[in-house]
Amino acid sequence: MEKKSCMILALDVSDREEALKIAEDVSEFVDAVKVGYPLVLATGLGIIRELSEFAPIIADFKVADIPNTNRLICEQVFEAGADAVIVQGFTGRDSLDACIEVASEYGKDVFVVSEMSHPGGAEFLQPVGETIARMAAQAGAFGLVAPATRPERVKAIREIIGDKLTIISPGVGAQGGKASDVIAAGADWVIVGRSIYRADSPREAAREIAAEIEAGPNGEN
Ligand code: NUP
Repeated sequence: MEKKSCMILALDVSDREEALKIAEDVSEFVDAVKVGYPLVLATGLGIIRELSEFAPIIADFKVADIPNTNRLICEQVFEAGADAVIVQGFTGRDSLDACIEVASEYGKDVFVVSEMSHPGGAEFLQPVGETIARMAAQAGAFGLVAPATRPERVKAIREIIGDKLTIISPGVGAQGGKASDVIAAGADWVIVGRSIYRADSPREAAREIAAEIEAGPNGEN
């Protein structure tokens, strides 16, 4: 995944044509497209290969099962053409290892959720977020998912993992986070969904957020 705009589109629409149109329209301003349950359940796994024409695809299935089931899920995800998969870390090292093993067989990447961006993410996950981040680094994950709604947490996690892992960060716009703040805190990419796909012009919305990232937190860059 090449770092240009530092932005990933979360494409949580449920219509195939709309998904393809938005992906094409914004492809100039995003480095990857994240697809998850809403789009895949509505249109089928084949949407991954269709979208991969426009950008690398991150499959956000938050895989959270026993090692064998995780392996079977990841095989399907990579066979479908995804470039990376998002998995949960709270299921433990053996479950994560299974995902990383499959990813390396396919030459693909694993992102591990260390802490979620919504208010409830502070209830159970946040207290173990740093432990999960350390485990992900030791296991050889490619990156972490950390909350754009709490840039101070992104900073803390970046300090723990150093430059070893990439950080992708959801929670910009609709959930209250500001893209340039999160990049300044140490995220490599922000993930943006509703602020783009619900805009009158997704292309203009993506262009504006990309410009805001480029300008930096105080508009100084
Ligand atoms: O902690 C997380 N928070 C989060 O919002 C982990 C995620 N994977 N996400 C996903 O990021 C969420 O499921 C959605 O696809 C996207 C954020 O979308 P939006 O709030 O920008 O619309």
